[in-house]
Amino acid sequence: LRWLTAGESHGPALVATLEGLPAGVPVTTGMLADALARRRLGYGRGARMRFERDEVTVLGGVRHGLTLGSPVAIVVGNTEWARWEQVMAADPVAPEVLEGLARNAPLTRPRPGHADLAGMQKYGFDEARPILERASARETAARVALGAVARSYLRETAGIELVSHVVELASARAPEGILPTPEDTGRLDADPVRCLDADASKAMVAEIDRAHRDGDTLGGVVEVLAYGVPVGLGSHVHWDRRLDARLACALMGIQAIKGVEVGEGFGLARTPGSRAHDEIVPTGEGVRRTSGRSGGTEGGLSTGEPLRVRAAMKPIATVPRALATVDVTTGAPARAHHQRSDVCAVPAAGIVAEAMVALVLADAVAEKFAGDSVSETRRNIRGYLDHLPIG
Ligand code: EPS
Repeated sequence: LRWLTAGESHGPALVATLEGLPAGVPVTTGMLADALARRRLGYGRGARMRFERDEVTVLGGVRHGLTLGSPVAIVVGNTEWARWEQVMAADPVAPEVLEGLARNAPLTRPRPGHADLAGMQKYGFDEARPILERASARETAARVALGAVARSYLRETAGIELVSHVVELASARAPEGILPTPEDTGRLDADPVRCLDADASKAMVAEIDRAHRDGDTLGGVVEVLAYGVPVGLGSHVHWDRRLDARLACALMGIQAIKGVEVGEGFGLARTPGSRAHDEIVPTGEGVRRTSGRSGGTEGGLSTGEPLRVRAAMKPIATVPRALATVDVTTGAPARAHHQRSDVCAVPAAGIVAEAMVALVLADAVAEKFAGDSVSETRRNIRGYLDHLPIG
C-alpha cells in the first residue's frame, strides 16, 4: 500500500490518498465521518474541537459503498477556512490586506517543544506560521480517515479488529493487566478519557482539571490492541521488514509521540529471561503462547497472538503558562506565543494510534496475501492458514 496526506491546519482541507487496496472493501462517507468524530472525543480538548466540524468527501476509488481497486482519495474540509482564507491563501494576497489582519501577525516567539524554531531555521522562515500549519496535529484527521479504510480492509479480509485505550495520563494510571477487546469500544468511547477503569478515569479527569486551572498541559500513554492478526506478518529477514519496527515507526510518526513499546517493552529489560518470554504450549486448537509479554511479535513476525503496542505522548507544546524562548526578530528573551490550546489530547492520540496500526497491518496483509478483490485476498489467507506446517 502507498498513502500520503497533504494540507495545512487552517487551510481549506486535508487531502489523503491510499493506493493498493483490492476491490470490494466497504467504504462509506458515513463510516469515515464516524471515525473522524471519534478523534474529536476526549476531555481536555480546546475550543476549536467544539466549533469546527470535519467535512468528509470521497473523491475517488469508491463506488456505491465499495472500493474499486483504484486509488482512494478523501478530502476532509476545515470548516474554519472562511476565517483563514486570506492568511492561508494559495495565491498571493495584497500586503495591505494582510497587514490589517490580526490573525496574520508574525509568530516570532517559537514554542519550546514544537517544530516552530527548528522548522524556521531549516526552511528559512522568519516566523512560525509556515511551520506550525503543517506540524499541527490537525493532520491526524487525514490519517484517521485512511485508517478507517484500512480497518475495513482488515475486517473484511482477515477478520482483524482493533481497539485502543488510555493507560496513563500524567500521574494517573489504569491498573495493570486491563486488556480491552473490540466489544469494549462503545464503553471506551463513552468515557471522557477513554479508560476502562472508572477510578483511573476519574483520576485522569481530575488531572486535566488541575492542569487547566494551572495553565498547564498534560501527556500520557495509549495502548492499541489488534485481535485476529494471523501468524507471519512482517519478517525476521531484514530490519525494515520487521512488523514491530514498522509499528514503532508509524506510532513515533504521530505528533508529540516520544516513546513506543511493544508488549511489555521496557519492562522486559528489567525481567530475567525465565520470566520475560511467552512459553509455547500445545492446545486442541494448535500451539499457543501462555502469556502476551512479547506483544504478539517475535523476531519481527506476528505470532498469531493479540498484538499490543503503546505510545507515550508528551504534553502539548502550546502551554498557556508560556515557556521561555527568544523573539527571533530581536534575539531578546521572551515568552513563547500562545493563543489557545488543548490541555490534553491523549484520548484522541489513542484513536490516531489505532489508525496508524491499522495502516501498518493493512500494508503487511496486502504484502503477504495480495489479491485484487476482497474474495481473492480472503482465499489466499484461508489457503495459507489451512496449510500451516505447525499449529
Ligand atoms: C493543534 C492545535 C489546535 C488544535 C489542533 C491541533 O488548533 P489551533 O491552533 O487552531 O487552536 O485544535 O487540532 C485540530 C484542529 C484537530 O482537528 O485535531 C496543534 O498545534 O497541533
